[in-house]
Amino acid sequence: MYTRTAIANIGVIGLAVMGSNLARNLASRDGNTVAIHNRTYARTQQLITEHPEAGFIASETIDEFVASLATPRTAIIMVQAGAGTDAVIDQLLDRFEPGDIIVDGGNANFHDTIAREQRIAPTGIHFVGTGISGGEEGALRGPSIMPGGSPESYETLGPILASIAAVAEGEPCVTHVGTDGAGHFVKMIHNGIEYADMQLISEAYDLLRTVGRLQSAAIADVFTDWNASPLESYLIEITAEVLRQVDATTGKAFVDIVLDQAGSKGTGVWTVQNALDLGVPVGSIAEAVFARAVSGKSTQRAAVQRTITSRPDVQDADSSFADDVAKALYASKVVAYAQGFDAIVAGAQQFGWHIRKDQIAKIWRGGCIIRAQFLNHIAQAYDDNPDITTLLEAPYFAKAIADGEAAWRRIVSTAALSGVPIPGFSAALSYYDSLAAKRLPAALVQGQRDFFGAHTYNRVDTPGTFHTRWSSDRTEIKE
Ligand code: NBP
Repeated sequence: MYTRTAIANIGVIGLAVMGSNLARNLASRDGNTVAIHNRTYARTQQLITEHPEAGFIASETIDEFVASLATPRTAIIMVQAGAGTDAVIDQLLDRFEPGDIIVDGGNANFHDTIAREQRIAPTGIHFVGTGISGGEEGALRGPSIMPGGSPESYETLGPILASIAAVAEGEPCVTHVGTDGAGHFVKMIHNGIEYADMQLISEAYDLLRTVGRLQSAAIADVFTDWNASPLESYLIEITAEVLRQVDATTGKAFVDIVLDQAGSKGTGVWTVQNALDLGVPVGSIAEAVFARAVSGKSTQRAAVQRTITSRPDVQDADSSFADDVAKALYASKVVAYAQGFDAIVAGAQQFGWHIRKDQIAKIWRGGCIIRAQFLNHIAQAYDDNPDITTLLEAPYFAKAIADGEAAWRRIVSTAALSGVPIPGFSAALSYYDSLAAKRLPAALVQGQRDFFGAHTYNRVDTPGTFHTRWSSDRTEIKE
């Protein structure tokens, strides 16, 4: 038996980059006493040596760690997602009691979170899958936090998380997203939107570089200007910084010495896979994921380039070109966010979560990678009317699209004529046009499906389901 005084109101297990920063953040806030533990004790020792000011209660063993937690015991797991998380959960399940709270703050797949919650619920111990966004810096200074789990566990956990979350316009960037896997689901969608936002910004850069014929430093200035416009966001801000960076070795712009192949860790793929399962068109996010995949197809890129004898002439840019790009970027961004929120709505419906869309927009205003003033307009749109079927019908966004539409079309056509790949801009515009079109060619697809597979169709003029006898007399029958 361990005779430690149980005084810590919160514990952190897993003290690599994320866990150590989160533990320091927790310890820096009034009212928190933080217990820490890591599988390899050397990491724990290093943290207490480097940060004596934190007053950590350090434990070499899991038993000591659990003994140092006040009830209800609350522990945040920040270890490698997957097997590592399960190993730690099992250790805690052996030692925790009903009412105690296990928080998984790693990047878990929300399906795993749902399964874990179902497995753990009969024990009476709460399991709270929690999305934490903002990377290392966010973990230390204030992330955006997306907890799932039971409302009961949030009564204990909420104030602790609120104490370390980023603050946007006076409000902590944390809310109880919904039960079981809701937090990790919303974190996944956040990352999908992040992919789309980054891709759209990169396409804007490519247009300014290729058609606008601007050098990186000049493009950085354009982005800095944009950061004082409705495009203001953390991603626009850091884009200017990356573009202004000069490579010390060659003296060239940093962006020009980086290999043009983008990596990924998988949450974008998860977003698209789940959106496909949910039947939600998230083309802007999917194109962003595919764009990274295409960039890595170096063999295919080289093969196609060998077949090419000439490329299209790059169109001339007039003085309003950068403004046009800004408008196209904004309109495309609205579409990407609309699609992301559509996925949240569909996920909530499928998995039985009550998710407040306005609250999600609000907790993304600070701490996370997509943080931006722009999210205030999304929060407002859902606050004004939670039942809008798409953000694109909210008056603010409908006007923004109308104002930028002509420029958006000019940019997409200029890019096509110039041979500049803009999968994000053009997918967003096509999505918008699909919603806007009075009549879609889906009617013809229905005809084809009925022809080869007797899949039937509905008529515009008569209720019911119909089939045409294509292989015989081609008369129509009502099913
Ligand atoms: P890592 O994902 O690199 O994991 C390292 C930690 O996991 C170490 O503490 C390690 O202990 C522990 N661990 C492993 Br590996 N297997 C274990 C096991 N079987 N039992 C106990 N502990 C085990 O750490 P990280 O980069 O700090 O990330 C932590 C979590 O946060 C991950 O889920 C990650 O996906 C997520 N993350 C989020 C963001 C974000 O922006 N939200 C950014 C980065 C990471 P050891 O020291 O003994 O090896």
